[in-house]
Amino acid sequence: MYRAVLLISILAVTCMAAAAPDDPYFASRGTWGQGYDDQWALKRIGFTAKDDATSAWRIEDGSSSAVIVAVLDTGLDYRHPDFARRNLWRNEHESKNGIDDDGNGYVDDLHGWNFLERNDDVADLSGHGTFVTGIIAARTDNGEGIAGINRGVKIMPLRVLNFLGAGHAVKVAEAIYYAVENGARVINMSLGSPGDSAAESRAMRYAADRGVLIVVAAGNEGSDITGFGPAASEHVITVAATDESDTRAGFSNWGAQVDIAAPGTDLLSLRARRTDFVLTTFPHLYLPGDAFIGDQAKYYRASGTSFSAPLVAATASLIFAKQPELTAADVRRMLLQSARDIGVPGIDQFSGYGLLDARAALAADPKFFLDAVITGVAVAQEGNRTLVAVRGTAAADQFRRATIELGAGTDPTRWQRVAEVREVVPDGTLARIDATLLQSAKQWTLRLIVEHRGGQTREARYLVNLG
Ligand SMILES: [Ca+2]
Ligand SMILES: [Ca+2]
Ligand SMILES: [Ca+2]
Ligand SMILES: [Ca+2]
Repeated sequence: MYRAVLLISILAVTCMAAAAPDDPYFASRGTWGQGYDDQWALKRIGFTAKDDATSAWRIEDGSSSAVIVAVLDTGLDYRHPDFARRNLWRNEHESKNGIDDDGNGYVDDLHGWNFLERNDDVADLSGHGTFVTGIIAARTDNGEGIAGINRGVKIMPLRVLNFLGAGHAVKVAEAIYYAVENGARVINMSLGSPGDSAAESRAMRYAADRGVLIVVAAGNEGSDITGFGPAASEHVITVAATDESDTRAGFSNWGAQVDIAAPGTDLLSLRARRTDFVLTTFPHLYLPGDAFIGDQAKYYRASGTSFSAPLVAATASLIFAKQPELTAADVRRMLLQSARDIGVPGIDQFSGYGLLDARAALAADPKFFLDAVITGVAVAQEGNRTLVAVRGTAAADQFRRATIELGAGTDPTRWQRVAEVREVVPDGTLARIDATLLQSAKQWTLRLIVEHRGGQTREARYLVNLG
């Protein structure tokens, strides 16, 4: 009896020790007085403890194959005690000898490149890049600090931003070419500014053509990103920020180009030595040292779409680790199509397809897609009839049909079916409806429901204001 009890207690201890990840901040909550887990953001998108049957890590934790993720940012403090050197990309064809051994145009680019000073020093004088990198690649299951998302990742730090987090589009473009030429499959760009750059656009198109997935932060100005480069580029995944209640973070930029949302408030990650970057991102919230966490302030907490983007980039890298044969377009589709709809039903300008769901993304069918978008309405005359043309997209890899419904007001409870769409409409006129249907009210909501042959549906809404 006694022996049996002893055996059970040993087993219990073993089970507890096996709870993974064992990084203390992964298990803790309220460390800085907040009412949620310290690493709530990872858990919210599906990276829960590995003994949880629904954890995204049960599908892939990155150890299947080493995927290279280029982080275009302020650099990396790769000597951080919670970052493993094995997760730092190493240029196998280069050695430290003052010679460009591999002839790629960069001398001694062993572990990335500093595009500002044109040397191999990627030290992070801001802390922003180290924080972004920690979300993707902090050392996991080492009994120290935080858990990162991808255990097998190789981070290629490309320094394109100075200690204030400022940079130039030309350097960003050059770094994109570098990342593509040197084997990156995912590029994280937690940067951007109003205005478009031709050089940057060309580089992003080049990356897309070469199958490299670029993930970009929408930005923190609380404004519409139309015309912003690179967030408004069609060749990237643009990420907006949500908060602990899965609603849009007030600072997050928005617009038709937003593809997906991910947690972006009060994240915990690595702090580069001698840095305190909230001063440069949210100066009005800055209190010296207020964001430092833990013994010797090795960790840091911060908000911004900059930290939503690496959650998406890291998840993308896990998909590539699991299925290296997939294209960037496949992975983009898997991430977006599997996102959990939040806010206004359907694709919306604040969260795109919705909130990142890493487990669903990792399990998604690469070819599955289901799109419903209403882009606008136009009045057309046909003989003596007045018609309202509804424009948009109704598409799927296995399209069943789509319907258009009409309801009075901004949030209708009753809907009337006014049209059926029998064929895929990639971007054009979905239907023409009789204008007399709209006579009895000043405000109407149009609802498009697209049906997949597999049974799934996706809807889109559009508000019509009649003067
Ligand atoms: Ca070289
Ligand atoms: Ca060399
Ligand atoms: Ca750790
Ligand atoms: Ca939505």
